Amino acid sequence: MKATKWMVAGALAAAVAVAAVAQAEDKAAAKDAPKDMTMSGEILDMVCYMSSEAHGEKHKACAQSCLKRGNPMGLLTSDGKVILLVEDHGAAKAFEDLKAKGGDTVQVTGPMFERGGLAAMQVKSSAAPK
Ligand SMILES: [Cu+2]
Repeated sequence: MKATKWMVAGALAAAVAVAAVAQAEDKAAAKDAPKDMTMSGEILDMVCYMSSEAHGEKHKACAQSCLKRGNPMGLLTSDGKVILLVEDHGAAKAFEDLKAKGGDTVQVTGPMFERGGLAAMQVKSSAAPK
């Protein structure tokens, strides 16, 4: 009977410890939220760029058509890096508007993320390049 009491106490202590760790992780995640960055580059439709490196002026109409059909969007920076652009649910219009900018050089702003080697920016806003 005494042993059972200790087991219950132990389980409770463990649960409290787990909750404390979870709370600390939540705080760390909020603190580590990436700051917004601004990057310039060409808006890519990832289908044609990844499969055949198509981009630029000649590919503009196709890029815009690909993006309007819902294909993934990317940014080709001047130093040749490719960044996946994803929607910010709170700024869906900013992402939607970029679909008509396939092949154009724009400036995009938002937090950057890297998961499993893939870099992405969540688009908060865009502007004409300076
Ligand atoms: Cu295309």
